[in-house]
Amino acid sequence: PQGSAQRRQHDLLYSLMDRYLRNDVMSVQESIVNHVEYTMARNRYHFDDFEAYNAAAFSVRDRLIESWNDTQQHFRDKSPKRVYYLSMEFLMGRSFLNSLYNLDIKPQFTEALHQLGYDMENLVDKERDAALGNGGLGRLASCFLDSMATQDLPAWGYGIRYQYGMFRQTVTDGFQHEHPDYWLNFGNPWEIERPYISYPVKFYGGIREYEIDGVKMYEWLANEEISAVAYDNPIPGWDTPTTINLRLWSAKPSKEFDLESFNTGDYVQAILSKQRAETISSVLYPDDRTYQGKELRLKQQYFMVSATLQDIIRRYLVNHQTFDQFPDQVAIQLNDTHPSLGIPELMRLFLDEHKLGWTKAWDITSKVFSVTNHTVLAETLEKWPVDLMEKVLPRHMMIIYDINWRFIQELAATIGEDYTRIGRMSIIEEAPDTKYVRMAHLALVACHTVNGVAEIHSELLKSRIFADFYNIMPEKFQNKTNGVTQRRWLAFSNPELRDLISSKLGGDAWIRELESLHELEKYADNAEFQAQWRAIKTNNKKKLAKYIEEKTGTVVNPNALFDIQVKRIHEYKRQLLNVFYVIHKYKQIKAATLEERKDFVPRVVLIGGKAAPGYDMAKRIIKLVCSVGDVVNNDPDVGDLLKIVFVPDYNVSSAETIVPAAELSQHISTAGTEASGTSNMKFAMNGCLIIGTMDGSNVEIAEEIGKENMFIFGSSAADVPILRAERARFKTPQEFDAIVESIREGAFGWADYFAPLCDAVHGGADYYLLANDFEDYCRAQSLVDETYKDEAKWTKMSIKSTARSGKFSSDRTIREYAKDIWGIEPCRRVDPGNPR
Ligand code: IMP
Ligand code: B1N
Repeated sequence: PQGSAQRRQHDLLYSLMDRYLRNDVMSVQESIVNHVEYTMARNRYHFDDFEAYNAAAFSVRDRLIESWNDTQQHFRDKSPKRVYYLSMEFLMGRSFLNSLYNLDIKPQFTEALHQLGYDMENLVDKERDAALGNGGLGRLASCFLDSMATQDLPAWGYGIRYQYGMFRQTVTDGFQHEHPDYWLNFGNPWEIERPYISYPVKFYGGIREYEIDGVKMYEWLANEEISAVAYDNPIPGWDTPTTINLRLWSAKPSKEFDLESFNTGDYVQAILSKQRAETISSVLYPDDRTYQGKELRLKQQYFMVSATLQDIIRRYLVNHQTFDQFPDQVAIQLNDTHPSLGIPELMRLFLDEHKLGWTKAWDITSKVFSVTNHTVLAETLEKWPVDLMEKVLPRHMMIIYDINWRFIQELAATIGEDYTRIGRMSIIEEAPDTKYVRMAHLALVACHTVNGVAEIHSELLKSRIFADFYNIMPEKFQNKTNGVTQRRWLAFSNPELRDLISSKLGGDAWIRELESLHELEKYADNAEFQAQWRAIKTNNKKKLAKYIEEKTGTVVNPNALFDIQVKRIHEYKRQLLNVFYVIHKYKQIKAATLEERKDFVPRVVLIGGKAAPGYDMAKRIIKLVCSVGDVVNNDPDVGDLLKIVFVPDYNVSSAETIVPAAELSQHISTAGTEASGTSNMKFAMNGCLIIGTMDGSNVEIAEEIGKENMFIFGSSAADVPILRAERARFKTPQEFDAIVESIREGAFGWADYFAPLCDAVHGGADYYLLANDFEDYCRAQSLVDETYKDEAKWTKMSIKSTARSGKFSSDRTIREYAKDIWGIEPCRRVDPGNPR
């Protein structure tokens, strides 16, 4: 029994520990002003917008940390099975507004700042995007974190804290320029540095063989060592006390100083060579399809998985003595094959460090990993030269050979000695000059599950690129159709639409259960509701028009149809087809009489996206968009009837302005080339109609929304291989030829520069079948105009798009992963301070 003094002491301490930061306006103001003075050491009476943003961000961070600490403690207490989402990319965008909304403290912060003399809208724009990703794959990882947190899943994200994220794009005279994105320049309040959480990561060197009780053992004697230091990024869920963690690794010189070089006298040189370690996490590779086999990229991949697996094993061993429970405690999802070196690394840690035998190590490893594939083209699958792998990761190369040897034995036992088939399936590709490690095959052999990202894609994996594997291990194949978070992409970026929806659905529960948007359908024909719906779109269009003018100087008419194609520039995504239609339309306007011109539906065509710095054709496409704009936008015959604008530096935060304002969006890849696509889902949620091909997730969007509420055109994925084989004999449409000719002849200047674009789609080339789909595309586009003239009809289709987009919430996707692949369940904490 405790003495009463002791008990008082205990009660006092406990009540201190149990006290949360308060969120009334006064407390928030106090906290902001304190951060101005004590965190940033600025004058508490005079600070500018950026400083106000920063102080407010620090104040939000304090609140995130409370929730994050409690969540992590709760997970430690309950010790549920956890999922680890490993990705080389997380395209997070901004965090300020998202955190304010998710912590449900936006009104207080807005008011606190307002009373101090600052406008929330201005401050929001002071935040730099965290752009640690290329596009869809990286943004998907970020949407997944949001959905995992919101659904209280015991989940962690792991990745790299690149110092330079995706480059900033400027366009001068139509040419793309890349600028380094030094996003950490002014500090990052959304991360917590953990200098004491660090792990050694090694490279190069050789292998020592030795024996214990007659059993052969191996030890990797590496000759380069660096440290991976943890930076934690709290990820709050919506309407829940759960805040999960995204742990990003940064490379630092290792603590193990190489005494030799220090003692030989070249002290300065020794320090400098240590500093080189930091280059590993310095820059994100800005290509989203081509593998250049660069040594640094291989080192980045290994750096990330090595630090991550050491962290996972440390956490596991806190309350386990053996590895027997490992598969019941750990699920690891590989976001494409980029982190697939995790497989031989886990094997190495089990075999060499923890002395498990091969059978046991393999048994555990193969129960832990699952992989997502994001590509359709076999040529884009990752493969690393064996020579390079042997040099950088000699022990891993040995283990990969061992995995392959055992796999091939088993294969031969099942299918017999069919060496062509075995050769096709082998993890090692025996090319004439070099050998390669096929990372996808390694993943297929070791993972318990592989999934595609849309139904059509998952079917193509089974029938085309992984058909051999599907034959032998069909049970491993699954589909998990992508999704996006409706928090960021609808509720927060389109607040007026959110309020309208909430007013009809009796509250905001739909922000957690997106399928309930279905209830909106009963208002699709309601004239009053339609008018409200249109007014919101018009407001959003005005904001976008202002944004376009600021960024490009081009003035666009907010009453025109806003037609948008924003995504990475790729030949397969066919931005060129879009431009061809603009040229076609331009010619029509020019040929029309003044009277006939009154019949045209005014359009603003917006194109945006980055070209990989080495992707020559993509850069030429950007130039063509700009050159067509120079002609069309300045032609007095055209006026407001048609504008084509290239918006520079498309990224997550500009998407948050663009998506809510779109009326038509283009997703027009050649069928069978886009694994999924996810921006189509964001546009549909925001009541934007889609013009698109039956490719990727468009197919499922059409199933949900109905083809009659979209503008579908083009060849099917089944026909594409046939059409492609016959394209040399295809009679290209006359109008298509005329457009290509006009570009060749310099109607938009730069004839020589555009010649390769023309060659690529003409004269029997045309790999992406622009000519084949051109006429049907024009038909669909005319239907767009006809429909747009009927305001009520268009609005009805728009409302239906939103109402039927519930399936495309990443909450649904994550629920499926959790149930069908990871075997994990929600682990929600009851928040004593705020029992929501
Ligand atoms: P974990 O899941 O056990 O790593 O717990 C999450 C939190 O515990 C971390 O983010 C840290 O605050 C703390 N933590 C994690 N790893 C370490 C460590 O290696 N040393 C000390 N604290 C740690
Ligand atoms: O992943 C997205 C899909 O919606 C897109 O259709 C798909 O193109 C995209 C190498 C990639 N596939 N492959 C990549 C990214 C970075 C890199 O270094 C490949 N990105 C996709 C989400 O499923």
